[in-house]
Amino acid sequence: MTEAWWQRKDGWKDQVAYQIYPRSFKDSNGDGIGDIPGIIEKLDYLQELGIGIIWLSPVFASPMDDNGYDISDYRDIAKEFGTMADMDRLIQEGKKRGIGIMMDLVVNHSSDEHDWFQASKESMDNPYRDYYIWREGDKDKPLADGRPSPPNDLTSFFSGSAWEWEPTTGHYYLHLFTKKQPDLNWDNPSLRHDVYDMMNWWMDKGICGFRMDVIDLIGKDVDRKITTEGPELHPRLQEMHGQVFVHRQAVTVGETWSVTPETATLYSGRDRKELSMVFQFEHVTAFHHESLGKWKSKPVDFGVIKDIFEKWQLALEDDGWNSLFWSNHDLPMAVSKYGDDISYLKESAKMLATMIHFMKGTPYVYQGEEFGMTNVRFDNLDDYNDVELLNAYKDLVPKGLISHEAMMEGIYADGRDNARTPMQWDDRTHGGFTEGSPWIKVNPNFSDINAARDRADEDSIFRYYQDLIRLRKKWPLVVKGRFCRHLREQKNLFVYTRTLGSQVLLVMINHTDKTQEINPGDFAFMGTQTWREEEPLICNYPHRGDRSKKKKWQMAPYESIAYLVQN
Ligand code: ISL
Ligand code: CA
Repeated sequence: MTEAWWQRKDGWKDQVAYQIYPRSFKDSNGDGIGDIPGIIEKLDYLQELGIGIIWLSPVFASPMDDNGYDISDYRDIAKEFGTMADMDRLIQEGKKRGIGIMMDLVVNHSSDEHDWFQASKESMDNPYRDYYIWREGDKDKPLADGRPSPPNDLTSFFSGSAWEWEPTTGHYYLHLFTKKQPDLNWDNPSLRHDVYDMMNWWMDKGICGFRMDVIDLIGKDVDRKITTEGPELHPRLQEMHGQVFVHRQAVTVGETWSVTPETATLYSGRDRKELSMVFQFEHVTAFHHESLGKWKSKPVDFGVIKDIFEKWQLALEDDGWNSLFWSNHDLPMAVSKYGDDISYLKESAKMLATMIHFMKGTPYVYQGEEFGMTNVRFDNLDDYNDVELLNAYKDLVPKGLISHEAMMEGIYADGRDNARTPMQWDDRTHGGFTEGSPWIKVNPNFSDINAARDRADEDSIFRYYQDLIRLRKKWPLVVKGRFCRHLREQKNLFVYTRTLGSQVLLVMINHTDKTQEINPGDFAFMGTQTWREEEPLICNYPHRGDRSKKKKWQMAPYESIAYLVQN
């Protein structure tokens, strides 16, 4: 077989990634749960889209307290997702189509059902004791029942204390997520060694790399209450690189909620020997409420988003690498959060794609985004499944910190299940996701919004994504060009260029639902450079060749257009 792109140095740089949340992608056997054979069925679809990387959310053995982000065996596949033979087949079938599988590495914590934890909690002198983070409670401040209180006031990202009392040895263990997700002790060299071993084992199977879950937490110093970007973080990432990646080609991306433009190059700088790139979330957290976070988000403001994008583009201009995304399995669907999923579904979905796909970095498409899947509104809390959302509700609403109604609005806007309703493949029952009954309800809009229906249209969103991906492969300036933002004073437009040698890519985006005007003078930044007005590289409205930079222009609602300027 010919060499895969991930066997070449920096082969990942012109690839586009696609995230699959396996539980919700395609069910092959009617049990209502998406699975690996289901993914294999859809590989041709993904190849047609043009993507080169599948970021596969966890498929490992797991009691599924957090849908697989709680792993009980890193070298086994969850029964509901299939077998290791299925996984090997996915890797091979992917490779045939030029698609590499990027596994989700969840090693800040494991499941409490992992053998390591089962042994660890057994006794103080068990060899696995130090695989987790145990502390004696505070005896000076006993709780009502006489137990010591937790060692400190660290809280879990999923509500409540981050410490759980374990009766066998009478100590507390740390869990920054649910109590079924005990944090692994990265201070322990044996744990680190076992993790690297497991990573090598997966790399040897032929995967292209890893997406690393909350990796900015592995350098933590709990006693000083430092969790993100702790003192040991970068030494550990370098150690991991040395133990796993140094003699291989791989693509790695860290999930780093705490990264800043200043620290991004520490992870992804070319000489750092850490990661290929990081996910930064500033365009997400910018709209979080001071105390209630995503449950009471502020309205999206593109003025803010554009400044953030520009800042990150410039910060990683010469070194480091950006990831470009709107959605993932923890976030709302792009078109609902940032576009208009009622009146301009197609136009705004394409606008959002244009905005990020032409910037410098690696674009990530979240499943369903490529045909405009939207957020969901279930009336009943029981129809939701996500542990974060349910815990937050139980924590905040009874305390009166937020009303039931406001919390439901928060869930509708930003709850994680928005991204986890099943893929809407066609207009059959359950959107063609399953022949059985799905583990979570399908979005009732599936007969209008589904892959088959979108693709039947000549101006489908799918085709537009295909074009964006094709253009990235065709024109090296999409990968390498220097980014520059223009027309900042036009608060309803996002205009930028990418420049490589004598080529310039001009990207013009109207991110509003109103027509915007561009005057000839606005193009002063292009100097004498001119372009063939009749031939935009791509546009989300029918042919717009009736324009010239010498005349006044109208940019239609959510219109996005790009030109290639060659001198
Ligand atoms: O979505 C979030 C922020 O609003 C957090 O809930 C999320 O937990 C955080 O982004 C970390 O995410 C990762 O680790 C979690 C897992 O639940 C998420 O699905 C995963 O992406 C714990 O493994
Ligand atoms: Ca299944």
